[in-house]
Amino acid sequence: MPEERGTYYITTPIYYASGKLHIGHAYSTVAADALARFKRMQGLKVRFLTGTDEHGQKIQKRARQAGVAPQQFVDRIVQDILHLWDVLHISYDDFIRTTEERHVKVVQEVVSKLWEQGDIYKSTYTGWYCVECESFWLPRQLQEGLCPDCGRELEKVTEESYFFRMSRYAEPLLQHIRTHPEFIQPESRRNEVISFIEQGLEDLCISRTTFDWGVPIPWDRSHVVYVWLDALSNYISAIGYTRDPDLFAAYWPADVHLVGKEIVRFHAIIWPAVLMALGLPLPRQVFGHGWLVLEGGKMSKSKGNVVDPLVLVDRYGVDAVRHFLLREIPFGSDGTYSEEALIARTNADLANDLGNLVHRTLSMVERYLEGRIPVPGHLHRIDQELRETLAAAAAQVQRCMDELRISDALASIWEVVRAGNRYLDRTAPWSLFRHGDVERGGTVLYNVCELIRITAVMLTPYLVDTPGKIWRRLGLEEDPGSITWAEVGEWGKLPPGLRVRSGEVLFPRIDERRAQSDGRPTSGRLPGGVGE
Ligand code: ME8
Repeated sequence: MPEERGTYYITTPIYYASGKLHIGHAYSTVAADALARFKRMQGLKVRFLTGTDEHGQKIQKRARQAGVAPQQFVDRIVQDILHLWDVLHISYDDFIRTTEERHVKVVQEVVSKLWEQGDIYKSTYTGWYCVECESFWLPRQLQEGLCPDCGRELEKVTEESYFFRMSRYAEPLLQHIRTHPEFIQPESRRNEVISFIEQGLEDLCISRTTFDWGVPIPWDRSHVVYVWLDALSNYISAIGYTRDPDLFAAYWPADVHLVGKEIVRFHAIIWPAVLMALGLPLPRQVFGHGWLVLEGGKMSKSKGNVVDPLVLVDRYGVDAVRHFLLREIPFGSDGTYSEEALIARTNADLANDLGNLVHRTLSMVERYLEGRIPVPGHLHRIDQELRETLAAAAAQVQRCMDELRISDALASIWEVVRAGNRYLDRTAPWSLFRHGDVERGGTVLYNVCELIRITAVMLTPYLVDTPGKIWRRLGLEEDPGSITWAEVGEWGKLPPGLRVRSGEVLFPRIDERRAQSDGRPTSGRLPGGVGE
């Protein structure tokens, strides 16, 4: 497995280049980013892949509506997506576009290999197609004649098509799922997939002829490859399948494909069946996270109620948005997004707990110690307890991140922040200084400063601006992101004598009424996107 080789390969879904992305897409990508950053901190050689899914009937249709060629259409949307990932500080190592030659070639090689070995045959497809989900459905799967996934009207399709013999792989796949409990997570998703396969797997239609915006089937160019087979292949085309054996060997099989719950089926059935047919090992895990929903229900472009992450970052800052996304919703469950919840979370965690801890501590260092980090004296029991709380929390963070419980990992870091505030309340250094006990007062402040330094390091996978800001206020010049996870356990590295700067408050409290009065909606039809 890559992780045992010191590498870690993590992917997000490749998003449709069909319109602007919303907060739901940002949610998946920020979560993957936090995991990637955490694994890098642990010393693994991480490859974090994201990208765009640019072919298919839906995109061809949108491009036509916009009156531009499909390539021109997707090129424009990809620029917006890249900008969004910049704004959110997404640390991807590679960005794959399915219209790139390196990808198209691999898709053609994949289908050719399957064709040559008899895993693909030609027949006629008659059934239903959902253009929005780019999914084929059998009559028995429809819900009141509509798409069982998105509830939209379906197209009746009768086409000559190529089929992948997926039914061949049903048994080996079930066997793999049963013997590898970690393969599909969380558990509820795993059970859904098992019962789906148990109902019987049909062969999969893998080519279309009624439009041409796709990868041509090499031996029969009137067909284009089904967009999901095209898209799923990104996970291997991006690491040089058939082109760069060293790169491929270093990162395949992937450690985790992080996806939304609605596309687990594609990743946990179609993709592994194709990989089995190619003779490739299966990814270690497909993790299906929950949805971010609005109080009124599902976010959707057609309802015009999608939330624009760019407006939120502009209004509240990148770390408030990242923190909210990562902390508010247990990863794996659905969660409700509201701007009030974002404000409440920012005020409680960032302004009150963290911001206060940093501000009150550094203000005291300035007031009582001439702004210099003091030399600590010997430790009291209460100081030992503080260190133990920190060590226990760090161990818990690691456990949570190993299980992709990102929100719980942040909760553990906040245990430390709150422990720091409680420690200050109980030791009352202001009173020690007033009574002339400079040595004990200095030790207490040293301990809190050291706690803050380490907390900032622990926060680097999740928050991108704040840890560096905190370090600079402590007088440290390096980048806290360069510190390894092992060093989190090393207490006492904060050098005495540094000059601190309490500065402006880190996170001013947000006044809920003022926040929403600047007139710009955070939700609605996103400008620039093509409406449905
Ligand atoms: O499905 N809450 O692309 P897509 C949480 N191109 N996550 C959400 C979300 C929400 N409300 N809305 C979207 C596709 N997402 C295919 C993928 S992969 C080989 C091809 C996230 O643009 C979530 O990760 O529709 C979901 O799976 C993904 O965006 C769907 O993005």
